[in-house]
Amino acid sequence: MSNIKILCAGNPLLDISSHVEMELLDKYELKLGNAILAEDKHLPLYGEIKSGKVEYIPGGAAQNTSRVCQWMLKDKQTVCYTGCVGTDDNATILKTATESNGVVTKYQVDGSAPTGACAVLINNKERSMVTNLGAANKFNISHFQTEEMKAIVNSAQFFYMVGYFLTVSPDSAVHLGKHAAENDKPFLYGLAAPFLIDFFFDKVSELLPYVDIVFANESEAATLGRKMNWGEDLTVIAEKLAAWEKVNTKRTRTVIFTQGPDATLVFQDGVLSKYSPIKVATEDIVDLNAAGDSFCGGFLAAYSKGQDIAKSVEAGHYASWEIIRQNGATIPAGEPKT
Ligand code: 26A
Repeated sequence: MSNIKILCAGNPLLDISSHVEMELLDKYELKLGNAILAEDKHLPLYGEIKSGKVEYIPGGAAQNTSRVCQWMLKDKQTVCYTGCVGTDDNATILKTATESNGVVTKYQVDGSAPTGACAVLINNKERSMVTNLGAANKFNISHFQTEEMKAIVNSAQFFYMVGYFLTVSPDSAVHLGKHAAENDKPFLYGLAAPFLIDFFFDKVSELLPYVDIVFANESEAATLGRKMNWGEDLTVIAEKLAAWEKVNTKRTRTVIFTQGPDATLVFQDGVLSKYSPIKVATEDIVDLNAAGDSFCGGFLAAYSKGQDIAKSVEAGHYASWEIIRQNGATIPAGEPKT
């Protein structure tokens, strides 16, 4: 028997966070607001930033969401996070941090590669991320064939994943999507970085039919609109995405587009609603890294308690309001104020 209610899967990464000048981003042809996979030409970047002041912060988009979600929930050890780590110290750092928030970690472990790392390059509160997946890339579906993981999948009532995982183990993603659809359990999914939509669209479009609630920020939504020939208007893109192919016809698809400080758009059952985030004074913003992940964490926590979409969006706004006033995806000390 397992007490797990929410299962999140993704790439466990240690964020190497550094404040940098635009020249460094230009040198490596990196764009603010973007996230990419490291190519050979980016590898010297890691050494270059480590020679300056860096901070090591547990990251990985879905892991951030799982920690925020569990922080928002009174019942601890009900959120499980899985992904693949190595056997190094960084794996221990991730496990300790994630479990300190009450999350149950069930990592697959592969000692043949180092635990994944993400260079988070911050310039004026915006960031560019370059990920070296390392062991995260070794995740494979055999993990879900263990008795322990089968029990967790069966007991979970909600599933959460981010597009990033589709470059690693798309068959695991579809496996969970099928389980969710067959058992009428909600499957929540963050579209994530434009490169996935541009270059891994076959994987994205294979998973989307299983998705009940889609999250994206405005640039991810616009990338999808271009890819699908749905135009530029976010409202139209949301409407078309909501109506797109779906396996579990017992649930309609809800589409949620965040837009930084501007209103969050929600398209549900033919109706578009707008919800304003909590205002944050510029001087109170530490960095915007993980703003979207924490929105999803807050949303998932409220939604898993049976709250409606409006209340869940409100919880998402609260969570991102907390996290952008922290460094990276650092979980605030103390209980959430909701
Ligand atoms: C495969 N890629 C590129 C990634 C990521 C990622 N998480 C999973 N896979 N690239 C960046 N991140 C995480 O995004 C968080 C902020 O939203 C970073 O680790 C960071 O914590």
